[in-house]
Amino acid sequence: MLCHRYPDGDTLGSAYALVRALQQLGKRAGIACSHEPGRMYRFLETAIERQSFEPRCVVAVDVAAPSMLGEPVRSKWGERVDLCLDHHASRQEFARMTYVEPDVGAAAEVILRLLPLLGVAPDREMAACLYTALVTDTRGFRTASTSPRTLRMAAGLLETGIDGAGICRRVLDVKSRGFFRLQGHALRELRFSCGGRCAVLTVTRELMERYGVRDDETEGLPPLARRVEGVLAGVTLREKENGDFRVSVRTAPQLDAAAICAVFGGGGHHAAAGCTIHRPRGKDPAGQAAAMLERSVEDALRAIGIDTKEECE
Ligand SMILES: [Mn+2]
Repeated sequence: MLCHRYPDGDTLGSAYALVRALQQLGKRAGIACSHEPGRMYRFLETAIERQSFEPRCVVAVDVAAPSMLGEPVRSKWGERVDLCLDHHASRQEFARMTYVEPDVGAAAEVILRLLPLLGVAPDREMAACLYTALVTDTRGFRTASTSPRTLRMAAGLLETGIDGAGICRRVLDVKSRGFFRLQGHALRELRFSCGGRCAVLTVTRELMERYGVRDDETEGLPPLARRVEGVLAGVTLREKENGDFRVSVRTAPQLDAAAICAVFGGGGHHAAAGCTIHRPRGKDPAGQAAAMLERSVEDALRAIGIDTKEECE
């Protein structure tokens, strides 16, 4: 089971649940991911047994394009994916077979539809994995992708007796002290443009080192900028070790985040998408990357007839 790079709760929870289901059916199964799961997701590992084997079938979960596998997983498995289980609307076909439910709350919803077909009813461990996936991808059932079915599925998972509140605290709320300091710093320097409709939050390597924050801890940042009153596009820039910037875009319903990211070769969902800005040049690489995104957001706003010169209400 292949997870995407910088694994989040959805790709991990979905993959762990499916591996557990397969192991219960007497199959050998395991997980491959280019990055170590964040500390808050380590508890998922107890759901499965570590087995060593040469896989005959390769499945990617919550992966919209081979590049999302990251290295080394893309080089090793990217060209021999048999099945892709996903929920990204904007995606690149790369597997022999693909099953996608576009823009449903989480890839876990696809897994939850698949389990009965395998003859497996989710036990508590599987339910904890899938609940983690649902609450992380829907930010606690708050996204537009949260449907009545998402909530019904969540209800079914809670009925197995899992600690829903505990999972939410662990995967959504708790962060290190350093993270809160870093967030405070980044928020103070939040950059506004397009008449207040675009906000860019930047986290440089220097900032992460100063506050002792690891990459996996910054997963909760992308929704922040979009929460500011009047903001239609919230952009988060996170500098990688090699000087590239990981870009996350969150948009209001009238703007397509995937289209804004497609300009830079990325993609994702209508309301949430990502891309990479490769080592921007100049004295201020972060400022350069921010300006590039601001231009793309400005174009998107103009395309829907918004005058970006005028301050928003
Ligand atoms: Mn997902």
